[in-house]
Amino acid sequence: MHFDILTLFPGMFAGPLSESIIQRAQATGLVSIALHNIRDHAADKHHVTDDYPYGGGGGMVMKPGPLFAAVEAILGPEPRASGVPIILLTPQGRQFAQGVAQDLADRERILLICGRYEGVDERVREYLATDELSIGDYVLSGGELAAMVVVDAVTRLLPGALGDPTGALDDSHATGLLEYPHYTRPPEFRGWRVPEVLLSGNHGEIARWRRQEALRRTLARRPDLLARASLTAKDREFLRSLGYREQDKDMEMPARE
Ligand code: 9D3
Repeated sequence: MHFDILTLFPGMFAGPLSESIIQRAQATGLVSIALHNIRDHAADKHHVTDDYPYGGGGGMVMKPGPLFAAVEAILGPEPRASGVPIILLTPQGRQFAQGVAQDLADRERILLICGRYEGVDERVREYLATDELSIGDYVLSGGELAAMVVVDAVTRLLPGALGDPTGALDDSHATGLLEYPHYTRPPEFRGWRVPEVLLSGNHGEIARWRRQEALRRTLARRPDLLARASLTAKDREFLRSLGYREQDKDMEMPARE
C-alpha cells in the first residue's frame, strides 16, 4: 500500500508514522508513505497557498492552484483517470468508519489531501477529489490528524501488518460488538480478582462468558450497534434476559455504564 499525503505541515507526521505498527509496516515494505508539502507546488515566489474568500467573511481559503499542481505532479496530468482515490479530509466528508477502512485496504495506492484554514476552494472538491472523509463530529485544526487516523486504520488491516494474524478479526468494530473485558496476571491485584471463569481452563465456558460480557457491554454503552450486529438466537435470549427489547435499538446512548 502506498500513501501520498499532501499537507502544509509535513512535520506533524514524523512521530506517529515512525512508531509501532506503521513503522514496522514501512520497514517490511508493506506500506510506503510519501509526504508532499503543498507549499512546494505554489507558483509564486513566496509560495502562497491561501487567499481571502470571494464574497468576504472571515478566515482564509486554500487556493486551488497549488493543490491541483501537487496532485498532477504525483498522479499525472489526469489524476482522476489514474484510478487512485483522491481523498480530501474535511469536516463535510462522509464519516470514516471501519467499513471505509476495509474498502481502502483493498486499494494499492491512496492520496490524502489535508485541508487547513477555513477550507479549500470548492473546485478542489468538485474537480480534483474523488472522495471526502471526516473522522467525526468535532473540530480539528486541519486534516493532518485525520489523515494519520486513516493511515493507521488502513495499515493495520493489511495482511501481515499485525504480529498476531487474529488481531484484526476479533476487533470490536469487525464483530459489530464492543469487546469483552480483558485481564492478565496477577489473578488478584489490590484485592480485585480476575473472574474465576477465566482461570478455569474451561474454554467453552470462557467463550460463552466473553460473548455475554461483549453483549452486556454493547447494550449498556452502544445499543445502536446491536441493531447491525449479527446475533444468534442465544445472543438474543441473553439480551432479553438483560431487559433488551428490539425497539430499544435506537435509544439514546447512556452517559456511562
Ligand atoms: C467555522 C466552520 N468550521 C467547520 C466546522 C470551519 C472549519 C473548521 C475546522 C474548517 C476546517 C477545519 C479543519 N478540520 C479539518 O480539516 C478536518 C476535520 C475536522 O475538523 N473534524 C473531523 N474530521 C476532519 S477531516 C478534516
